[in-house]
Amino acid sequence: MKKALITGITGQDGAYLAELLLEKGYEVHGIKRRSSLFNTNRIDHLYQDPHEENVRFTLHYGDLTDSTNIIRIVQEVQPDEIYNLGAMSHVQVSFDSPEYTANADGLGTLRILEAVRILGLTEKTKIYQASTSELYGLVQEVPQSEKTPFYPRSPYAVAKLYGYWITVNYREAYNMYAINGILFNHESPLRGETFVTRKITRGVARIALGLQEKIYLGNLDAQRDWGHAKDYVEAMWLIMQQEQAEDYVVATGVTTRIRDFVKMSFEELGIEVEFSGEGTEEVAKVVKCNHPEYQLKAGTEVVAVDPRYFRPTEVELLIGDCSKLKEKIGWKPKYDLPALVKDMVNADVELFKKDRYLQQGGHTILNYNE
Ligand code: NDP
Ligand code: GDR
Repeated sequence: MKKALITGITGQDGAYLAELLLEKGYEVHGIKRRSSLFNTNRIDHLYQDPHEENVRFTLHYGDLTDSTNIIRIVQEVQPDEIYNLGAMSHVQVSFDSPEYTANADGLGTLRILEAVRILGLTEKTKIYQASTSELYGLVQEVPQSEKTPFYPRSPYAVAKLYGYWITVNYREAYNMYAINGILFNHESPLRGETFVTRKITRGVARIALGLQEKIYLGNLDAQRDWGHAKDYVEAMWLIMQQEQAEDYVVATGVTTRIRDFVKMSFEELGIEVEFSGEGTEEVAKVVKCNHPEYQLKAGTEVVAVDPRYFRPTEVELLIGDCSKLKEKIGWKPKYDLPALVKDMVNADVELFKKDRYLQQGGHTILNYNE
């Protein structure tokens, strides 16, 4: 039985990857951070009681900023594969906490590589590094492939640039199977609530259900190549099963503006919206509501721009070329953008029906508008 160790197992990708590896028969170990509240919502369905026999899912307390703890866990688990998904992954927050981001996302990667090297596991343990399309940053060329030069535009991307190159360096210096998956944006119903797609699908569901009036967004012109996280964790696993350790781009090759993602999300619930105005004055209003259950009047303003969500430096256009992955490994995504939007919006409607029920019962529902 193969053993995998996943950092960031409590995050979106960690949860889908853990599920996939368990299905494939792996023994899965994950590193979770201590927090004052339970932080395992995304993986609670995978929990196995450690007191029982044949347990294949184990969580270890740890943190990527703590070398000795990383070394101890790697020593204990002796993994065949490590997926380093742990990171402070929010681009805008990285401008507020640049030093911490460098430590967790940049040096954290080094700590994983060093643990494997120090423990003499370089021939046994393969390492996957969660690299990102944010490395491309300021547009040098489109579509972006493994050969496109990097120009990072945030403390997050600069930290990930270190992670990328230290992975390449350890592969070359110590002949390790250490690779970068350069993944473009991928989303799902498990996506963190403050990333733009989830913020939109949550907002749309809550507006339709009468729990929220408006969504406040930043740059509506940015373009992203969005895929589904379920397809992308499959790509991670495939990249780790190859003879040759190489870096791969994972993307859909289709790019969409934030504004259009908003329209598609409302349309999923039969609500037609139209944008008007410019810059910080831009808004979206309801044109027509075709769904009998949702009572939204024409002319209602449902999206406004709040400059607090503008970033000091922005990544305007991402569109990935993953022909290497398709040709060498044969990866094919199951979800396109409409299927992703459908999955996310409908999951959020189901989720917030519970809040509506509570509200109807007289409970106060927090309008957390971040
Ligand atoms: P999430 O933000 O959903 O999850 C991040 C995970 O990292 C969480 O489990 C978090 O723990 C954990 N974490 C954060 N800081 C530390 C730390 N110091 N030590 C240990 N663990 C830590 O991210 P995603 O699942 O979306 O992304 C997974 C990885 O892929 C990240 O590295 C991200 O940067 C990268 N990536 C993501 C893309 C995307 O579109 N989703 C695209 C390209 C790359 P906790 O739950 O306690 O906060
Ligand atoms: P990104 O994702 O920065 O690409 O990083 P995010 O969803 O945060 O932003 C995408 C684009 O939307 C614009 N935007 C807003 N973004 C947020 N979060 N909130 C808003 O209100 C808003 N309004 C407009 C942003 O300016 C940006 O242009 C994600 C993360 O998962 C990274 O960890 C990962 O590496 C990259 O994707 C690939």
